[in-house]
Amino acid sequence: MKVSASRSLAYLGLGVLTVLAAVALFRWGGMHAGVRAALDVSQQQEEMHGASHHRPPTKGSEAYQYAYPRRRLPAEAVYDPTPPPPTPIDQKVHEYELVITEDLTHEVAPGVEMTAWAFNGTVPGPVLRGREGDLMRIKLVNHGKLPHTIHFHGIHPAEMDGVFELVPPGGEFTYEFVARPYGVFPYHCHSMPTNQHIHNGLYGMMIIDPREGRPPMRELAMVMSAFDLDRDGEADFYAWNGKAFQYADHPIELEAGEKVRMYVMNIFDESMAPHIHGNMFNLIRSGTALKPHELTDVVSLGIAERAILEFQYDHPGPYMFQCHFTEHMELGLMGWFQVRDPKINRAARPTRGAVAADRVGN
Ligand SMILES: [Cu+2]
Repeated sequence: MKVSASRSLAYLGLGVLTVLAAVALFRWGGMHAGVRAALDVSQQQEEMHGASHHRPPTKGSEAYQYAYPRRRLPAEAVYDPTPPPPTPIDQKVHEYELVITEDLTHEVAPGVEMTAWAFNGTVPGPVLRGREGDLMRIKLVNHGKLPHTIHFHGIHPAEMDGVFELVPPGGEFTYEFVARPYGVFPYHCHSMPTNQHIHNGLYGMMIIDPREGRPPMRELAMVMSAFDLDRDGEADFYAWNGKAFQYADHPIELEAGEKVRMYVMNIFDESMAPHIHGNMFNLIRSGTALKPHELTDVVSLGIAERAILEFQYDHPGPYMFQCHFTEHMELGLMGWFQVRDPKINRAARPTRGAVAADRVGN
């Protein structure tokens, strides 16, 4: 009996050691060469850009510890986080044209390019906006070599669901539906294999405003996604609005006291946990209510889930906004709000088309 017990213990120990070794090997193997190169915090990086340019945009922290890609994304390549404004209340029809291409060179992280499939040449596609009860008319033009569709979330007839009517290469299809309910919705291609069509870049956000609208605020539209460049089933980069670290390189400028409404959506196959630093937000789940469900500073969004976060900063300074899953954050799903003191920065407010002013280190 005694012998048998100690033998069992020995086997158990051996088993644990084997598992630990396997985990170590797996982690080592999981660090892809391309990604490792892109994220290589080398002497070369310091020489190329100096030590300062990825630090927060104030004198607050001179020793912020993040490892960033070696090349900086140019300002003109940054996805503008400002959605189109609410549509006029008497505009009864909202028309859009979305052109699909399959040959977009997309800089998914500074210095790392991929060939993306895109709606109107950006990943994510443009933010579509309408108003509850109005007609949405969205024309899909397929300039690719494969059949595609658009599947919208929300309530609509089966024939407008983007599942049956594959649009062939060179073809067109116009989706029409009455926008309801109000809220935040994903749209994405639903051709098979859908995983490939979505993760190559065919997705975007649709905002349907309540009939009477929401109180005017500074607005941001933020899509959370990820990119598996080597197709090994494991994401290599995570991003706000399609490009890892873009709002770290180019912070989003806010003013202290300014009310902000951030539309957030997760389109990737993993949970995401959008989190803002130094603050709390009013959470409206799915955007389908007028009053907040909760005051919090983090929310979990499963695949295709979305929310409205409303907040304002009381104190000027740099504040990180990130996915709270640390791996996602470290692989690109983070950025900075640069909160200005309105008394000394009246002219600094960014407009649509001009994202955020540059900052330290140039
Ligand atoms: Cu497609």
